[in-house]
Amino acid sequence: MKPRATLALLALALLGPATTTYAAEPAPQAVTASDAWARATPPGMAVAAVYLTLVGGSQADRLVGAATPRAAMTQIHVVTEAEGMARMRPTAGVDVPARKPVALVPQGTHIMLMNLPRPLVAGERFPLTLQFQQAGRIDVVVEVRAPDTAPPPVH
Ligand SMILES: [Cu+2]
Repeated sequence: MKPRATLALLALALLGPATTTYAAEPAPQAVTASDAWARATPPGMAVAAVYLTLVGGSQADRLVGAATPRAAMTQIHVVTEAEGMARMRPTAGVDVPARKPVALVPQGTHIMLMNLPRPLVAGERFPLTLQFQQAGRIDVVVEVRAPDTAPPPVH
């Protein structure tokens, strides 16, 4: 439990249920990022995609980049369909509306890791720093999962 929540509960316990003076203007909340994961990569494959869930804070924000020591280069990619083919292309950013979730999922928007010096191994965890227009840098840990039956990303 977060210290602030604990304090709030303590305050409620001390003041009792009759109090109405507790409610205060909530502090501005930044965007959050969670559940970051990537598929393990086969040997020789130098790209991987990271998926995660963003939830907007009290104001709209925009994911504008990412960096990790695990890859030489990253891009934010969107998937578009043309002539029946799904294709990825770089995008400048991903809008995160206030208090709304934005899921980066397979076959959708993702963070592309490029020039991997070595494959991602299932069970591995590595840090990823997300760059937001308003919130600045937010660090997440990416969990590498076993590859499933879905095809690898096509470039
Ligand atoms: Cu991609």
